Amino acid sequence: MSIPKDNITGVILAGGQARRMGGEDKGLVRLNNKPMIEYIIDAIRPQTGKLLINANRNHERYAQYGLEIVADELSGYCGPLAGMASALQTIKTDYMVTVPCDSPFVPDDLVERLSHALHDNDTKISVAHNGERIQPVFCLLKNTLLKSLTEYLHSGERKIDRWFEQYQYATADFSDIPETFDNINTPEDIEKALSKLIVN
Ligand SMILES: Nc1nc2c(ncn2[C@@H]2O[C@H](COP(=O)(O)OP(=O)(O)O)[C@@H](O)[C@H]2O)c(=O)[nH]1
Ligand SMILES: [Mg+2]
Repeated sequence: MSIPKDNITGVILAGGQARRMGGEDKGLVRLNNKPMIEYIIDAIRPQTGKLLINANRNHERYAQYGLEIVADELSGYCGPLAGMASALQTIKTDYMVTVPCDSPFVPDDLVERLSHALHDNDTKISVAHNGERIQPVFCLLKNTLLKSLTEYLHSGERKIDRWFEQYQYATADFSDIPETFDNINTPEDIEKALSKLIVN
């Protein structure tokens, strides 16, 4: 059993400062002449009922994708949990799945694996695992976690792993495709990803 996709909103986390990318908005940085966020949209759209973009800049440029755009409610670039909290506040579905904007190799069964893990373990959170460690920005969350997450952030906490640890969370195994988590943080990473895109 898994969760019906219509009950899951996909949230693309594009709200960071991208300091290692020279401050260029990473979702809009081009990889093989295509903005990085388009790789994520294309991969995740068939896996969820609805999609939204979490971004703190360039809303007019992100608007071209026709998706709802949500900014962090907490100012000051507090990290991905701030984006998750704002998204959780917005969604109409019982679940949301998050994916970062800088990981162009999203597999077509990402949501299915997370959804099975959550369902089989009867948890409110499932997190991707690459065989060595969790990859916390790839996660599936129940919407009832909003209150807890808001309180956590208001108490000054920012660390995503620590928030997960307050719960029993399930892990979804991606050790067979660890390249899922190859993400592009620097201009050099673009070159590496390009060579992978061309090889595949
Ligand atoms: N909403 C929001 N997202 C953030 C913030 N900082 C980072 N992110 C997102 O979190 C993800 C991971 O950030 P990144 O800087 O690539 O971290 P790393 O690859 O784990 O070192 C990216 O999708 C960022 O857009 C923030 O302050 N707010
Ligand atoms: Mg990254």
